[in-house]
Amino acid sequence: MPVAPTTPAALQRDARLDPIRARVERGERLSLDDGLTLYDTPDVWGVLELGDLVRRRLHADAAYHNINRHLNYSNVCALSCKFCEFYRKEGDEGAYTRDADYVRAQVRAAVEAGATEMHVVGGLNPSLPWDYYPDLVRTIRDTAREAGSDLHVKAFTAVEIVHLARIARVYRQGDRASGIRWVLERLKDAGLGSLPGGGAEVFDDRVHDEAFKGKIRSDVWLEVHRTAHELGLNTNATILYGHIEGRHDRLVHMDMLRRAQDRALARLGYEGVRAAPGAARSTHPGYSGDEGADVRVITLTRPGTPLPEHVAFRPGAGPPGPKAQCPMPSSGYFQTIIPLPFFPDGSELEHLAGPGGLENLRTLAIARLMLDNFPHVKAFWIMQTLPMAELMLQAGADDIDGTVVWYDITKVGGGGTHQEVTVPRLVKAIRDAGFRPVERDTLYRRVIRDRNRWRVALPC
Ligand code: V47
Repeated sequence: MPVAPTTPAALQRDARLDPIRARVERGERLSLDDGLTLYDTPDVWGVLELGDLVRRRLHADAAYHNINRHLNYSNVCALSCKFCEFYRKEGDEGAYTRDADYVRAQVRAAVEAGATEMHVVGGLNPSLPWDYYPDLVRTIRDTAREAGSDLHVKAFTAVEIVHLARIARVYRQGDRASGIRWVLERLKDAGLGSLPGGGAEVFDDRVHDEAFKGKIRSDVWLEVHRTAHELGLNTNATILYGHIEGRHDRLVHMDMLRRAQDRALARLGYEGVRAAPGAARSTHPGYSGDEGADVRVITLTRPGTPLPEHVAFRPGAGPPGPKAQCPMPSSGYFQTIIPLPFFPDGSELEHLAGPGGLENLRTLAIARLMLDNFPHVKAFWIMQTLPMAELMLQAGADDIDGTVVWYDITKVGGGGTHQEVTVPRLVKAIRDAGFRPVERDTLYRRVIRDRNRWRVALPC
């Protein structure tokens, strides 16, 4: 539980933050015990300040946004996750599955508005055949090209990828990896550009079995993302918090993600340092992330370390070098962590309160601090509101996502599915928070725009 302040916030200085600050300044990895201190301290503003220190080191005064569209191809889902208000069963009122004509109309509208990205996710619809999915990706890419533009397709959470492997009959318990690879290769051939971060929820088996049983567990979620990285696809990650999990569960989730990113960045040539014994140490029983002396820790927060999108990598060559290849292709790592606060409305867990504003800011800052090898932290304004996103930009976030337009997963405050914000409002929110707005594409390359015509600036 949060510790209630007994003096004004500015006077809540906590000496326990001093050694953590020193480690953050040196760009060293924080332990799980550090994470627990960051959650436990009454000096919440001190925690936010540390989050801001890291985001400024990585991105200076830049804050990113994009012009995007969300497309939910079907809300019919075989699962019934307790936190979810999105899913319907076949035949339910409001159940839908989009056909190619609907998709084409959405793509034309997106191109007309100058969008650079289509974010595509849906339920695990038991009636759709495998072919529907590569066809969907191809339809989006082809229609955008016919309309004279390019549209990055960021599509399908890890849970959907496993569902596709099952319906394509390539998923075998003894050899999950080859089925996952089979699906991703075909989707990539159809034009898939990256994977969104959804479906991770919280990597804890107890929470999994209680709140989203039937969904894939953490090992499979991570396997899908690893395979995507190996195929050169970038991906994102989420953490859904503030329901039945505890703060320690969140920290374990973050630790598992940063370890997966260590491996992805090592494949790209980052060297890192040997893990200090007990790097994942926690006074809380039940988790030891230690994997032996050979593990290398790769942080991007060490002063002078280049961001993955700002360097080009010679295939197979050692450390990141300058301007080896430009433009850099999407090359297989986690780009962004998106902390998602649980919204109870309309879900089976409606009796829960959901996290408060300070808890949201604190969790965001802690995600920035713990996930030292994730280049970006996103404040997803739809779930947080734009005013809250401004605060999040000052607490560690460097990205507020995009114009969105239609979003069906959560309808915050009883609102509908039309959830749109204009570019001038995104830009104003970023400026009001004291940052410099930068329009990016999905791979965090700067977008140069003339109304709805755009191209990307090379990052090198
Ligand atoms: O996976 C579902 C979450 C996620 C609720 O990759 C809920 O750029 C809160 O992943 N309260 C989907 N959260 C959203 C998502 C996402 C969003 C924006 C950008 C990106 C990206 C990814 O929404 C689901 C689930 O974890 N969710 N129900 C709820 N009641």
